[in-house]
Amino acid sequence: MAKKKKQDSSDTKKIEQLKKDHWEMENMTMTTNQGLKVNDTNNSLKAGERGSTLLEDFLLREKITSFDHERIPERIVHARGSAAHGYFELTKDMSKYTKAGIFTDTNRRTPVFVRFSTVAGSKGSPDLARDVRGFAVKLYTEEGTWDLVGNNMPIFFIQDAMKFPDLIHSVKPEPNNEIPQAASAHDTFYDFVSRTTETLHNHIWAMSDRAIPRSFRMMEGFGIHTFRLINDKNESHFVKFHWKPVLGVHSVTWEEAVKINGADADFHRRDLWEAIEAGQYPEWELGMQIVPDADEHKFEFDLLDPTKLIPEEMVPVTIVGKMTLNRNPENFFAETEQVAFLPGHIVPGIDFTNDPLLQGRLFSYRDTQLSRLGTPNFHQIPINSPVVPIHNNQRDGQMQTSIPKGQTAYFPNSLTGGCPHLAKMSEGAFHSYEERIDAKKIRTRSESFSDHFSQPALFYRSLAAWEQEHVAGAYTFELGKCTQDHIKERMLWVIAQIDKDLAEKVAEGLGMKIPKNIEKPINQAIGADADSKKHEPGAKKNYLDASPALSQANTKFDSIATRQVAVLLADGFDAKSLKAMKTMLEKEGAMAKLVAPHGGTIKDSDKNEHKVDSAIMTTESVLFDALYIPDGKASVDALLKQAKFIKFVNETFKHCKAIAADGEGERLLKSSFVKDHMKDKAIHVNDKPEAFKKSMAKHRNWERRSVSDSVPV
Ligand code: HDE
Repeated sequence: MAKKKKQDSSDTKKIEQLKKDHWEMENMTMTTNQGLKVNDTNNSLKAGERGSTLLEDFLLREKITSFDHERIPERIVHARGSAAHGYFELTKDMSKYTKAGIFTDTNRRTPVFVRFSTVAGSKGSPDLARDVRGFAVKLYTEEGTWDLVGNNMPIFFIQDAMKFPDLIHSVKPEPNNEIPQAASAHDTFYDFVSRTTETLHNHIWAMSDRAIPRSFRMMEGFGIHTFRLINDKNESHFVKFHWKPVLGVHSVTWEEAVKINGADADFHRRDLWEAIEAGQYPEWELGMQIVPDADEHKFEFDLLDPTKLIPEEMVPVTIVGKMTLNRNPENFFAETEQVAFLPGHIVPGIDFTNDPLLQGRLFSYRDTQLSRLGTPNFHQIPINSPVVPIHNNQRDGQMQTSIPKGQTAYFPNSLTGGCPHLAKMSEGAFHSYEERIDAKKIRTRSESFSDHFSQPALFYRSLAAWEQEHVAGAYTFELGKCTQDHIKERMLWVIAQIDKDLAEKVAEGLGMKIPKNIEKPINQAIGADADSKKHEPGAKKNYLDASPALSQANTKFDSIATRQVAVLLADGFDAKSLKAMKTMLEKEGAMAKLVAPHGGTIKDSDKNEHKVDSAIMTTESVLFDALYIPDGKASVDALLKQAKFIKFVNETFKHCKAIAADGEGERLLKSSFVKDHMKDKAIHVNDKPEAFKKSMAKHRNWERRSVSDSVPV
């Protein structure tokens, strides 16, 4: 690809376009939607001062009508989300595999809009639900918009789009009482999962720490399906897309998740917003796993089966570029709520495979947008419009916001000189990959999709001991919330097919036994009349002992950038010790947040005033990554007077986080549960800030987990 000067004209274009409708309020007079100047928006028009309101009041009617229609249907899944703008830059020319401009031009900066979401909860549900996270990326490329609509887990629950409504109906609140909100821990979900064993792989990921991320900025993203890359010789390679967070993959514990939901239901949303406002732009590397077409059948699983991943140890991930999110939306509704992702938004050089889930999605998303946004013209909403001009003969429909010109709206025509004319391949036209198909029309599923147990088992085997314990805890919690014994028993049998020890741990927690025989789950490959034996889930295989890339124990632990440290202090704290700690944290890009007995300001030992970030009554330890207590007798005396400071220390310890204290600060530790664990390697008393930094960078000291359960909070 010829080098051209680095530019980001499409980025500027997109911003300009988004601002086109931006309402500048400064120094402006209030008007109606017709531009009429308004001098009272507080009182309706009445028949006398104490009289009834008049129907004539067009100002009232306009204001109220607009309000009455403020909501559009929330997304049926992924309703709860938040988003940010940014850009993608290619670092490795991939023209050997694809002709897509975004993957061949290393001088381009492609604008993106990324929406992260949970799946099951409603729009107002809390951020820390145990759930899969959506990771939807809209790339405004110079060849048209490409949507990579993925999740934070590399596989999906089901293999065929036909099962999607069943899956979602089972996990959503139960239809009779609409309980529970944003939670999979209930009978209908496990009734479905235990009878649909193709769900098990995604399900065990959902039981792992991946389902309770510390931050959107610390999640991986996956395109899930196998796609195709097409080069300029029309050659095809299979590809899987991976987003790898620069900050590594980190999670919170389930107990923290539950508490965070109460303390700050917007925890992830706020975290993303604040990081961008602070200039700490979230970044992900984009990776590709590429498989030559000739190797399609070389694996022990089917590349078209979306419940299977390709272990990175079998096909490495090639890093090709980086995405940076550097701008928050200006208006949540206009951008985050109205953004419409469609897996069918594709560009030349990328194409679909016959993954039956992907094929179904190609229908579903356009259909959803029609009902949510109400018109086929949803691409005219600024956040959805491409950065390249649109020319076609689709003219009318609700909310046509431009004024199409000319006499013709059909093709072919002579009246407008045949325009818009068709694009040639040499002009960058999209051309579907000419895959050879010679098949019967048949309603079934390939036998090659029938292995339901091998990859969940591989995932579990690949986890560190503490991660496995979290999985066992999650299954026990979730099944413990189910009320029907026959569903729990069936699930125990199913888990035993993945791993006997895991099932035994869960059974113990439930006070139940793993049943020896159950009516076998059937592979969903067949209809009611077919021979069910033929399609029972296949036998478990072991083609790889472990895939270290699947464990969060092998993620990055080299930075404390963007981590939040609670500093517990009161009037009279030692100015020097806070300064030394703050200097280290700021240098590393972490943030010290002052938590004091009251809001407003506090005075240090030199009588200088400091702004308090949170009064102790308004915050909780679960909202922070680590804890520091500076020196200062008066300060520590004041902290000891409020039991919540002790609770704060205990909880930080319980959740295996790093703790540092200087001088008198040690007294607070010694008044807490920590007193018997002062030798713990992530407890730093009068230590160098550098040592504290190292413990923080490890995210948690999981060795401490053996005593965690005895902490009285
Ligand atoms: Fe979606 N999905 N999905 N999904 N999905 C939607 O589209 C659907 C699937 C994903 O932030 C809906 O605009 C079907 C896989 C994300 O706006 C809906 C099937 C993956 C988002 C829909 C799937 C996803 C959605 C609801 C099975 C990971 C949120 C609102 C064939 C690769 C995008 C909307 C955003 C949203 C249907 C399976 C990811 C109903 C039928 C697999 C990240 O159309």
